[in-house]
Amino acid sequence: MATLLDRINSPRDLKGLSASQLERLAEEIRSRIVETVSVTGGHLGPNLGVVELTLALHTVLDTPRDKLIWDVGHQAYPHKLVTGRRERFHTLRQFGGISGFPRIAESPYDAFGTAHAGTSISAALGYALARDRLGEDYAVVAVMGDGAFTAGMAMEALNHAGDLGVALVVVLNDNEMSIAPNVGAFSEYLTRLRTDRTIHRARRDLEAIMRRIPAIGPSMVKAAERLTDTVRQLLVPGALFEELGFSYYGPIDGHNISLLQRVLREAIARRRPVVIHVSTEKGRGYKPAESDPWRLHAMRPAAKVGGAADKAATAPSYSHVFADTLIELAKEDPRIVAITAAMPDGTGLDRFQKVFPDRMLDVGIAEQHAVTLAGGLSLGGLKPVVAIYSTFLQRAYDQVIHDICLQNLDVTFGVDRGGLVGDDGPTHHGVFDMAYLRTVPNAVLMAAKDEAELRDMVKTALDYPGPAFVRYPRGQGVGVSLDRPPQGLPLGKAELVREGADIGIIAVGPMVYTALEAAERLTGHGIDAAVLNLRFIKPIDVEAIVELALATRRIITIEEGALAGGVGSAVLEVLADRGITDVRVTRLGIGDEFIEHGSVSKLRELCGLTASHLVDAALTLTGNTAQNLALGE
Ligand SMILES: Cc1ncc(C[n+]2csc(CCOP(=O)(O)OP(=O)(O)O)c2C)c(N)n1
Repeated sequence: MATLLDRINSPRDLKGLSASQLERLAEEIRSRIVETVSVTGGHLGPNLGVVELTLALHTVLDTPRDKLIWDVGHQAYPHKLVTGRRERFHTLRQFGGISGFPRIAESPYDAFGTAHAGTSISAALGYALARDRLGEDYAVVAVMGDGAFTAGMAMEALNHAGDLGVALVVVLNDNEMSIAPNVGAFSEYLTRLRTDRTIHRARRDLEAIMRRIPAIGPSMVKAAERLTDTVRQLLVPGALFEELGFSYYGPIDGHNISLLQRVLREAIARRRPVVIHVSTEKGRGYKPAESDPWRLHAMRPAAKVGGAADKAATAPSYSHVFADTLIELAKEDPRIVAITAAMPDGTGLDRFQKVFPDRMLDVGIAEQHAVTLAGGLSLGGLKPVVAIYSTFLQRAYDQVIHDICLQNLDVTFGVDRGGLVGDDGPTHHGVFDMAYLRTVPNAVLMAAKDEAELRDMVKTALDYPGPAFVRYPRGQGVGVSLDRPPQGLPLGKAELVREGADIGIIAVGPMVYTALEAAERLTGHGIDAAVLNLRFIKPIDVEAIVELALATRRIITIEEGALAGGVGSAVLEVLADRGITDVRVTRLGIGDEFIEHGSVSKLRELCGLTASHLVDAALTLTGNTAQNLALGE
């Protein structure tokens, strides 16, 4: 049977639908999302929660002329389904398919590319100011979750927008959840707005009175505005927003399409900054996601769940090894405290929280604050450990430099998901960290080749009395034994994992195993390759690099990170600084481009980060390509 959804090729097709048809369409969209995400993986709960909101927005707005900006953008699947991407929806997050986030390059309906939280109001304000300056006329709407609202950027943008008074609508999508339950005083404020019966009753009564006496209504509102703060709280819910220069509407039922349409129309007509506070249910309409919105915030691709990889993967994830090691060490040292920026489960720190509930701080989506907070904790006598994904640590680069490293503070960083992360794509790959951390004085930077080495590095970082960063990849470890207690590693010393006289491969992180595999294959070509596990990107082991270079005269570096300023660059610097000019160096890594979404193995292939690529590079470097390639490795 043809569905309504099959007839929606652009938001224009929504305009003629009746209220009941829109409701039916909402259910069809939900089914399509559940069906697709169960196969492709991706965000589930956030999308199921905004179906009605999306339909209301696209029926009221004239997109793409009007600008609609989704914060984080992990909830933009319904938007994608009604903006011409229905037929490609099954390619979601697949290599070559549509992205899991809005992207300008993907559709004119995606007004701004997003994925890192908290950017939407700033981008929307930019659009609104440009519109006014250029004398154009379109509406601008940012949709931001209550979790994303905890990001400092959101406050910076509200502060600016409220002051300027431009026409701009912010829809605050309040489902009481970040990925985990939302945290912080602001979240509690929203809860009070949603639930305080006194406020609602007082407002209803006041509105009723005012409606009955329209002639003096406006002057009563004026008078109300002059009342003291306490009374004002009663009469004007959302006073916080009002004080910042926004008109506040809400909280309203975010699943009631006609109500949403009405309020949106009115808000846009106000031609000033407006916050519409909508209350939605994360995971709405899909029982498992409704009852466990935390776990079903996102799903893994079906092919991976219970598949061969899962069965073989008895190895724990790097995040879990990190957290478990921290727990072990924290039992011995009561000064250790852990910090997450809204990612307790992603970083594994939920495990730490279970054991040490009062030694764990979830600061919300506030990476900058997390880092500087750690600085204060350290000076106050504790040993803070901040676990942040590599891509989100980018947010806190200034805090890393200015607050931590400049003052040489004793803070340990778990830099999770270093390297290619796969389906989330270019916004999430952790490929810049080695380049951006390598330049910072006082920083010690390590990358773990496997989960056992990660344990040793966590211990090394905690023992080190200054800023120490431990980088590790997303996903499962390689399955090595974790039986022995973690032990400190000699600072700045690399590990020669394979001897060889013909060529030296310098590898970092999990690329060490790729290098070992390549070295094994190279023996079939009569090439004896040494493999050096760099371990420390900073301080770098100058002696080990020089020794290997002089012994082999041919070096290949391999890193799952940006080549510009990365580990290969560091090796070249070492050689140049030592005046060594007669060593040939090939660098494998990520070039001057953003890497798309797709499986990690596919992307490694694409970036030339496989054992086969290493073998090819080695054959080229040793000058026996054609013949050896024909032998087939
Ligand atoms: C800067 C940054 N830190 C962390 C994340 C990871 N993250 C993705 S979605 C999310 C929760 C967002 O919550 P909310 O905005 O309320 O949206 P919901 O999922 O509840 O709809 C987090 C923490 C991110 N995207 N960006």
